[in-house]
Amino acid sequence: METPNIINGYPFIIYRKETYNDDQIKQRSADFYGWMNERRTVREFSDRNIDKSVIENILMTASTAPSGAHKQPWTFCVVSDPDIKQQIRVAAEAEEKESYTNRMSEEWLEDLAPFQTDWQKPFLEIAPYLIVVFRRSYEIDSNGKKRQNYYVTESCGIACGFLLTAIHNAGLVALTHTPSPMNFLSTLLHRPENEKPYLLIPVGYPTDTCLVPQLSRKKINEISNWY
Ligand code: IYR
Repeated sequence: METPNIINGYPFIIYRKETYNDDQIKQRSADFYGWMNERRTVREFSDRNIDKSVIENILMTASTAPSGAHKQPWTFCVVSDPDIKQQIRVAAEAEEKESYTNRMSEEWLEDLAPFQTDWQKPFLEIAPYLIVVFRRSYEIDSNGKKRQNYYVTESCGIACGFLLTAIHNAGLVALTHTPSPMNFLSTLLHRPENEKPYLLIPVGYPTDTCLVPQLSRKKINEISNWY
């Protein structure tokens, strides 16, 4: 490791970032947008397995996300055990059945119609991995004292964005699944009090016959205002 500069007692290192010329910047930004624009949320997973090291790399990429005071306030629980996947499916479907039948408004159901979703979640057993993201509201230090985390929702949201990008980069697909409420995940995965479920992300390969809704994305003038 390089010798740091010490500022007020804290170590800093020089940051050298690879730079590109104007043409390269244009090309790279356009290429990356084009490639990201190919990412789709998928609900039809194949049961084809993925090497554990791939999931580890994806999680380490997610964990490079910026976070409040660099607390990295996330825990990724990786589930491949068929029994636990089945328990998660059963619990999620029970909540989803109640939601689709009694909790979701007419407007909500109408907005979801183009996606043809329902309470049944077979992908929770079929996808080789379920990544359950937990947000860590606080930490317990070595003296048993509570230590605050900051901007936990924002930090976890950014980490999940990085996670989805890493999954796409690996040629895999994911579903950002939010069974609601999802407290059952804390129980099933025996999570401590300082962790709350944030997102459930099945990861895998799409089936050969996988369909996704035909969507268009908002245009630049619909998503931005320039001053
Ligand atoms: N959580 C439910 C419902 C659902 C809600 C939204 I907003 C979606 O974009 C998709 C689904 C489910 O997973 O089916």
